[in-house]
Amino acid sequence: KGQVAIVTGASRGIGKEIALKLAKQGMKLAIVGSSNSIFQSAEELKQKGYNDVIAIQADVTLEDQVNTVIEKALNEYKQIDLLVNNAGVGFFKKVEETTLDEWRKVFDVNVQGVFLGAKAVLPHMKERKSGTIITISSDVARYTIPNGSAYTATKYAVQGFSGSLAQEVREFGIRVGTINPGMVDTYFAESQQGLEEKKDWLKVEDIANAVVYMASAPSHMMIDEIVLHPFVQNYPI
Ligand code: NJP
Repeated sequence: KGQVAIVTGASRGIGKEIALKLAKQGMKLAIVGSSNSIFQSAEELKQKGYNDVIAIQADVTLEDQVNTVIEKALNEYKQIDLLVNNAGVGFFKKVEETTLDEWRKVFDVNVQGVFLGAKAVLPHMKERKSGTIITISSDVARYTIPNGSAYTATKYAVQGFSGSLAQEVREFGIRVGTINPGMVDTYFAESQQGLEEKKDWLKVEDIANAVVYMASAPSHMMIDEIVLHPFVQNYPI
C-alpha cells in the first residue's frame, strides 16, 4: 500500500488489467502507452475510484521518452517501487516473408523497450536499495514455434537480459523476474479481446494476478519466473 508502480503498455490488454489490479492493491500508478488511449485508461481507473494515477504518452523504444517517464513518475511520487515492462508487439510470419522493418520494430519494442526502462529506473532503485522489475515475456521464451521467429527471438532475448540483470542488481536488493504466459485473450497481434474463439485462453486477470503475486513476494523470497498457459494449450516441452 502506498507503493508506486510504472506499467508500460497499459492502454489495453494485459497492461491495463495489471494497472487495475495494482491500484486495487493500493499502489500509486504511472501508466504508459504510445497512443493517446493511455489517457482513457487513466480516466477509467479514476472513475473506479483510483485517483493516484498519471498517464504518460510515451514510446518505450525511445530513450528520451523513457527517461521522461521515470522523471515524471519521480516528480509526482518521489519513489518508484515497481516497473512492469509489459509493452510488446508481435506478428507471425515465415522468415522469408518478414521484412527488416518488421524485425526491427518487434526488437525495438520488446527488447530495447525493456532495456531502456530498466536502465532508466535502476539509478533510483539502487539508491533506495530496493525495487522490483517485472517483464511480461512469453512462454515462447521456453521453446519454439513455427512462423514466430522474430517474436520468439525477442522473448528469448528478454529472458536472457532479465536473468543477467537479476544477478547484477541482487546486491542492491532489487528483484528482477519474468512472467511467461501462453495464449492470452487480448488485442495482441492485431486480434480483438473477447472473441468467442479465444474463450478458453488465459484472461488478462490471470497475468495481472501473477504480477501482483510476484511483486508482493516477501523480501526473503525471489520469484524468478512464472510460466502459465491455458489448459487447452498443449505444452511442447
Ligand atoms: O497486447 P495488446 P497484450 N511504447 O496488443 C502498448 C505479451 N504476451 O496485452 O502503444 C509504449 O493488447 C500498447 O499501447 P499503445 C506481449 O508480448 C502476450 O497481449 O497505446 N507502449 C498496448 O497497451 C506483450 O509484451 C500474449 O497502442 C506500446 C500494449 O502495448 C504483453 O504480453 C502471449 C508500444 C499491447 O497490448 C502485453 O501484450 C504472450 C510502444 N512502442 C506474451 N507498442 C498474448 N496476448 O497471447 C505497444 O506469451 N505498446
